[in-house]
Amino acid sequence: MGEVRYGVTDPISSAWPTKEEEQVTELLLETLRKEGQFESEEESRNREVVLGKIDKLMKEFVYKALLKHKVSESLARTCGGKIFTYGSYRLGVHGAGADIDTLCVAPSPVTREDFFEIMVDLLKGRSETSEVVPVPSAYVPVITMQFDGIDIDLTFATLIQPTVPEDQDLFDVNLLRNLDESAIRAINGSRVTDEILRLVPNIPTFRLALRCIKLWAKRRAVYSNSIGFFGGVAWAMLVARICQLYPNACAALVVARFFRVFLRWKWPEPVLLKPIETGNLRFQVWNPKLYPQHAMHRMPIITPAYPSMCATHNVTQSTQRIMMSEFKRGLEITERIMKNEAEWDELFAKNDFFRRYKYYLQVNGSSLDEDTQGLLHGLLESRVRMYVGLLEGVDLIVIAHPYIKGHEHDHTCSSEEEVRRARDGDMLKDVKPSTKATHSPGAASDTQEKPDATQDKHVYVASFYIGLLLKEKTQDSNGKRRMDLSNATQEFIRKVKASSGWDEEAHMNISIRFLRQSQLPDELFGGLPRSRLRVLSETK
Ligand code: 3AT
Ligand code: MN
Ligand code: MN
Repeated sequence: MGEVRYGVTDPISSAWPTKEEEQVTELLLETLRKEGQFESEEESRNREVVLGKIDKLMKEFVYKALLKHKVSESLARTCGGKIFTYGSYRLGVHGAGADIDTLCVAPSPVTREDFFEIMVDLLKGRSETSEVVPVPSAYVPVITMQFDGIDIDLTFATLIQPTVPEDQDLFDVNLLRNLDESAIRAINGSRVTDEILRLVPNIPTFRLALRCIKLWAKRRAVYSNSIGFFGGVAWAMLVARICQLYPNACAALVVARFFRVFLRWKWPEPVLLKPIETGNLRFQVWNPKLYPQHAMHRMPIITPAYPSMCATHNVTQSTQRIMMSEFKRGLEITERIMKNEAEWDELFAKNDFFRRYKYYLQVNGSSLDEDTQGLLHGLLESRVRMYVGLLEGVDLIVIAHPYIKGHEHDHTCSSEEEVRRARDGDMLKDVKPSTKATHSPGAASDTQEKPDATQDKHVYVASFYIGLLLKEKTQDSNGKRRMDLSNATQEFIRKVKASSGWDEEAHMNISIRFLRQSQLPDELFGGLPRSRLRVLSETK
């Protein structure tokens, strides 16, 4: 067999695994099983059944849409329509309960409007579906739903051709010609995942190593593209690159080398799985020499399908430092694991974000109804990294560390004062939750003669946290430590309120609190009493 070179350089080592390395890989597999990272065979079969049904619905939709466009019935029957999957399911690394990311491809002249009309109706008409939600205005327009209990994301693209046959693939760059941006983004979700799989030498090894890295990244709170860390596609490309550099290694060694290679990586040198295609279409391709904003990417990881883009443009100075220190920890632990001096569990230990810092910022986004809150949560999640960027410019701050998830709350308030406090991130511990029908006696205030349950107001609050690492013993001329966060904070609030998703009319509100570690709400510590935690954090 001839040597196949995967990637943009020769391998670092083509050694085959030793007995010991294979045993450590076996232990990794066991640990991931124990952690519930694999779905049952039944669930897996159910997914295939569901995909089969959606494929049929897709063909029915194409047929109906073509009739609407005055195509004859006999011809419309032959025009096909096909679904493709992408995301974790397509990569074969999804956990139990993960969604199936599905791309629906139709022939011309079927339009996206048809999709959001006719396909939505078809889906709603099925007894297996629930929560069918069309989101036509998303960056990648999508229908989200549950089908037989499985979360499904449906994206859509029309190809400029009269039929989409069963053997249609999406490799040919010319398919992208004359498509609009949304269609290209939708198709590229699938093209990128397929390319990644094509570019790794051993798919089962890649999958096991990627499952390990995904679990590690989630536990260490560095898994989130929108907050400024890496998302699923970026982690997949990093693991794929290691698989190329160690084409015959087993999964355990791939994981260990992952930490070594990316800890030593000369960022901002890009991580590539193949040479960047410049193509002869009009799309912008990642090129730091040509585009100044590309030259600012700190840890560029470049998607392999034309038009190549940077999947990690959100990384900031702080998130880079945090990820690098996690790589260091990962290297130290996996070196011991490979020598049988440590267990995989140690790699997957939960992060100590809420104990690590002395000071935190709590960003509270609140509103008065559930739908608005859903939008506000997403808006804040995509804006927190802007605050991080502004805080990085504050003199005393070394690291502004954003937590990857917002904490969502739903308070029932019986006075304006409570509404105000809830909106400011106060957990309202002293207020008992009241039911809708009867006013809870505990919440009845002495000063109000007749508390009126109908006046209860629901307040929804999403709290995002940023940990602050400050310079040690920095003093100004008066010998005092001073830190002024007000400019950064006001600028951030101004920018959030200027965002397109901000809706003052819908009573969106944003407020920010500066908290000492001891003032963080108990819920962040999974029920452990605060007093004990205080001791823990002080003895560190
Ligand atoms: P899960 O197993 O589902 O948690 P995943 O990697 O499948 O992991 P998602 O389902 O969230 O993650 O996303 C699948 C792909 O969809 C990844 C990316 O190509 C695309 N995608 C997701 N969110 C966005 C977004 N906000 N903008 C652009 N593309 C996105
Ligand atoms: Mn997914
Ligand atoms: Mn998804």
